[in-house]
Amino acid sequence: SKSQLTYGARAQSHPNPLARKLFQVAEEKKSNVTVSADVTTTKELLDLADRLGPYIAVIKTHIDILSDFSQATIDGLNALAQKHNFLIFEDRKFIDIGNTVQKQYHNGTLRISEWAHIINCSVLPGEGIVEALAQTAQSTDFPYGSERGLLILAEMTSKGSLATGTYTSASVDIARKYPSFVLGFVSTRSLGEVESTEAPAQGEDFVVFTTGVNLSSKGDKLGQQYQTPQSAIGRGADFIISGRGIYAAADPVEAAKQYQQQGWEAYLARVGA
Ligand code: 5IU
Repeated sequence: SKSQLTYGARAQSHPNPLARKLFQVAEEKKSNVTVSADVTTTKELLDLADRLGPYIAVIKTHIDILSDFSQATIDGLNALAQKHNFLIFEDRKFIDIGNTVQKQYHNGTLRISEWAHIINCSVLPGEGIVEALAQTAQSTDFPYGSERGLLILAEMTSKGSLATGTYTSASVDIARKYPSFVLGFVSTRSLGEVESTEAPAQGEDFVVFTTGVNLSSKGDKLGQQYQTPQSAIGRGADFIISGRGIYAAADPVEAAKQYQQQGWEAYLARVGA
């Protein structure tokens, strides 16, 4: 696996333009932190994005939980992404037939394809979901720049998750079939070594995003299970995702700096720098 290489080296050699951008941002900002900004108003979202922007590589949204979504939400978020040099990941978890996910991705009130650099999907419906999302991503020029990428939801952090075993290995099989669109996985560990029916391509470099990262809690009352930045990165996370650990902290800016520092130190230890 490529997890022993620096983000800078992976930025240079990665076949996917959005992955190159992602690794460049991480290297430039010395941050592998994705903040999961699960707040429910545009004001809170933009306020968090502006205050935490300097310390994060990616902002992860659940845009459908906002009570007041409008064009101002998208314009504001994109202006802040430019200002602070972070990417936007909409955690929509598409999971339907191809014809439906194309509409959910591109149309509706949310027009996710216009503004989200990164999206994710489950491969429960089969590989057609990836083909459908790839077609939409590649068929349009978007107002805020057109590089788009997909993370396959290969595992989940919640207790009793059924995203294991053959589901997880099918996620790897399908990722290998769509290298120009699939960046990698949302998973709890690197997956390049799991059994797969597809042979790895020369120079394969899946990007791993790991959720459920929290420094002060082991879990919540609804089944969430947490690990630390060190343990996530040790298992192969390239980007650590934290929500409440950061935005619900007494001082979210201080918390973001702390996750940034710990995430970066764990990364440096992994690459032997
Ligand atoms: N999320 C998970 N686990 C997963 C996946 C996504 O927690 O396996 I896929 C999302 C849910 C929430 C964020 O938006 O990541 C975690 O938030 P907290 O750090 O507040 O638990």
